[in-house]
Amino acid sequence: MASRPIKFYQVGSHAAGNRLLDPELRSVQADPNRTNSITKGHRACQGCGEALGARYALDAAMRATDGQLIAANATGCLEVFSTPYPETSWQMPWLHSLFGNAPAVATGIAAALKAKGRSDVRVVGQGGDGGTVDIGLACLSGMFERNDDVLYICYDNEAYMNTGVQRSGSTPPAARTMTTQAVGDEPGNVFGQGKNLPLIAMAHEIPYVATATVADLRDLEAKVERAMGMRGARYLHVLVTCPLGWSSAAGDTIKVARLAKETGLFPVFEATDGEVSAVSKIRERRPVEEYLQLQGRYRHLFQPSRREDVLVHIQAIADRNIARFGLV
Ligand SMILES: Cc1ncc(C[n+]2csc(CCOP(=O)(O)OP(=O)(O)O)c2C)c(N)n1
Ligand code: SF4
Ligand SMILES: [Mg+2]
Repeated sequence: MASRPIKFYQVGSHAAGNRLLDPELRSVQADPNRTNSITKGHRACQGCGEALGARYALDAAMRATDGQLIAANATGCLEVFSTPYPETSWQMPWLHSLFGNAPAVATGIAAALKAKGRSDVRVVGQGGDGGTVDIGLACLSGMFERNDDVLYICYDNEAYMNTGVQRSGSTPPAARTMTTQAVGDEPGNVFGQGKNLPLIAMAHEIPYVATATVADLRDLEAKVERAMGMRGARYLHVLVTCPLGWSSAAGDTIKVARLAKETGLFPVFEATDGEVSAVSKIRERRPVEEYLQLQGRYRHLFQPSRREDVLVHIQAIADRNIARFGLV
């Protein structure tokens, strides 16, 4: 195969993704066909899954709408790291809403566009798990109920990361956060609480609900494109690794997300009009322990002694997901 030595320029941010090479030799970052909706220079942590997920989701949505897209964004890491005043990483129309009203703001944009007869311009609402499953849930449920023409994307890093890792309704059992410390007989987050928002969204019988992880970016892109090909309320729930809040290595972001799926802890599926219509099968089933061990937020399950009882409990959750969604 013909090859050409690539020089990795270190001369400044415009060289990112080998922009100075011929277009066919550039890496995906500098592909001239990408909009780079969230461009370089933002302040996310190294290995941030939320930055990765949002970049691929928004670029796919821009592609699917021929660039005719407006985004509303709840307060949270994605907003904070991308728009430290007076800078912005957004190369598309983008609005910062309050923490709890991104779905309502997205609805308002869609209503304004409808009043103006602009059916060509589409709307995406987005927020973290705290903004979506907790404080924004009423606005989101209303958006679903009215079947507003919005794709809402939740970037789920399983806690309120932007304010220093507090528990949310999406924090999994036994996980350590600043508000669910690894102390006492039942360390970490309690079992049996929390909200499964993809299932709550499905209960509204909206046209499209899907889940995805940053381990499979092509799958994420395909789901965004599918969603943008539809009208009405659509919901996409993306599991995004957070090295800071999960105490995982920055270089393990993809591996951790992949294990969330391969263990069965995070089912990847699509649902149409309230019914599951497709699932991404587990390719190589893994025990939950492999996923948990990569993350410091579960360290108390292995040190100073193994908490077999808790591990069995978490494995049972994965097994139930596998049976429920037919993942193997
Ligand atoms: C009404 C209100 N309460 C609290 C806050 C403080 N606050 C800002 S972002 C945030 C956490 C965001 O968590 P999440 O939505 O999960 O997004 P992440 O930062 O994890 O991506 C909180 C509590 C706020 N901005 N507004
Ligand atoms: S705290 Fe987590 S979500 Fe926020 S920027 Fe860092 S890695 Fe990303
Ligand atoms: Mg969060």
